[in-house]
Amino acid sequence: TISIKIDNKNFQVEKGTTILDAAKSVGINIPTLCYMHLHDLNTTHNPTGCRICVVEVVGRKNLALACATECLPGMEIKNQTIRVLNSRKTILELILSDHPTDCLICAKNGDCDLQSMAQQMGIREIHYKGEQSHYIKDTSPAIKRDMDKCIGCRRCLTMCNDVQTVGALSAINRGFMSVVAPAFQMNLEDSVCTYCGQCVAVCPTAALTEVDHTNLVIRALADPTKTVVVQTAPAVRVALGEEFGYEPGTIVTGKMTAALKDMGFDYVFDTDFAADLTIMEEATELLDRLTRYINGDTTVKLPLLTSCCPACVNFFEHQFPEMKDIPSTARSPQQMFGAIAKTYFADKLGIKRENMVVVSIMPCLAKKYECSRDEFKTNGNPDVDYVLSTRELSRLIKQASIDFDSLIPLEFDHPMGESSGAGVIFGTTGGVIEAAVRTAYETFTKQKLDKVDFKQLRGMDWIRESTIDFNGTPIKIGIAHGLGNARKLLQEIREGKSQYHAIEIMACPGGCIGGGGQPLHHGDSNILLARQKALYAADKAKVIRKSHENPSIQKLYTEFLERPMSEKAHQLLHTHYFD
Ligand code: HC0
Ligand code: SF4
Repeated sequence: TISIKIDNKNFQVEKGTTILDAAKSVGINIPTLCYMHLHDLNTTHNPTGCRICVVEVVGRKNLALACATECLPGMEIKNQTIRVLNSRKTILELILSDHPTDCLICAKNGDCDLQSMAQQMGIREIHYKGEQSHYIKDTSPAIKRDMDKCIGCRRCLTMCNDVQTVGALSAINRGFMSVVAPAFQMNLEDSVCTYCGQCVAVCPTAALTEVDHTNLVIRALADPTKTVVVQTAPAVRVALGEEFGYEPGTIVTGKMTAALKDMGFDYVFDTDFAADLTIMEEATELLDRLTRYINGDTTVKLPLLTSCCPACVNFFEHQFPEMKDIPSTARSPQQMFGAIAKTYFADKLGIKRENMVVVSIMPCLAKKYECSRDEFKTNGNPDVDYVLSTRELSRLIKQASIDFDSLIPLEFDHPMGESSGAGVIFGTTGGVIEAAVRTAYETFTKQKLDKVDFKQLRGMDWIRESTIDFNGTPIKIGIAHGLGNARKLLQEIREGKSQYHAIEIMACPGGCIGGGGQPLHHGDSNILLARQKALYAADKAKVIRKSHENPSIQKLYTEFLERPMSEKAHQLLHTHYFD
């Protein structure tokens, strides 16, 4: 370590660190709009672009950029002089001179880094006149681009190109007109974007936001002719609380259910129910492929790839089209839920599908796109109508003036609110495959599992593999999360270097707990770990921990679907993929 002084206080900091990192390590915040360190991804984004982080270094004439200046032994740094504060204000005014001032009606109002910095620095006037850019607003089914609000921090480029390796975005133009866009300035919808939403999660302004379904949901709730059914994804319950001041990893399932009931949803159900259903279909498909393989059928495709992550499906369709026979044909739990709600459950209620509105609460932005796909519609009526992200749900609860803290927890409604622990762990990396193994093992070996915890499949390592003994038959499993890691795993399979029987890939780091629609975690791995731990705790607390033992699922098969992979199951619960 070396000794430095910041604002007349002595500190010991790591040798070789920048002033910005050194200050952070001793609890001093130097403002910046572009720098980002994502601890969980071991990624630092430091384009030295916004120039807000200027500081004085005693003995130097010019101000220094804290993010680009290395600490030297004995260095004296001034972070709070009038010269520093005035320079930062001028730089911020220059950035604002090219930024719209419609904060009152902006999607990021109250949640915008630029707005809070302007507030913190007391900006009341903008003394410079920039060239206002007027880009067309680009709306895809999941993500909205408003490039007039781009401040050129390029955080989204790091996420899309380096972390996710999708390459949907690049920087174009210079000066005031500099923005980030898909190649040839095409719309996001026509690009290779997967809608993973990781760019949205790091955008400091409203240049990239989710497509907001909140008002559509409010309209449906106000319509007396509609029965509004809501499903909540596994990962939402362990993150929503953060928006209301709870510690990361606090399980707020009951309060969330109560809030949804208070807002007028007619039935509050659980995506975990549909996750159990997905396992019934996916495990059956896996065993079918395995048995044929063991019996020498050379046409069978292995590994089976779990198919519930819609951003992964997009990634796959764009980047690995020749491997489109490996994903399971099983639809995602979100879509299975919608298909069953608008048939089986609508029949039980005696209503037409057109009079039922299905809303999903998801940690994910790609789910907004998934529900809009034509395969998941009947005569133009979608199985899932609207998707709210965890962040949108929190905003809706606040809009409804609900005091989250004082809510008395409620249970989900029946029958589509009942789930096993296997359904709960879907929300973390490794959870879907563990849930599948619990069911596939018992079906394949015809023996009861004494221990349902497959710890070898858990953790946060980016790419993991493990062999599970199915009573003498070794089953090799691969797991990857984050699309960059998924690419590595898929490439190994494509090149014949890895022989797996089943693989799970999730687009977002951590799986759904790190989804692009979750409360922002700013790359803090402790937050993701706390959410993950909470899901395993919720699984442990369940009486039933295997999907095939969920009585509501068993009843659904006897009353309606007959058996996994039946004709009806095929029609409602399976899908196909495109080149
Ligand atoms: Fe997930 Fe899902 S687990 S993708 O991460 O499979 O979004 O939470 O709802 O559909 O169940 C997201 C989370 C889901 C689905 C489930 C799966
Ligand atoms: Fe890239 Fe994902 Fe953003 Fe699309 S949503 S531009 S794939 S980071």
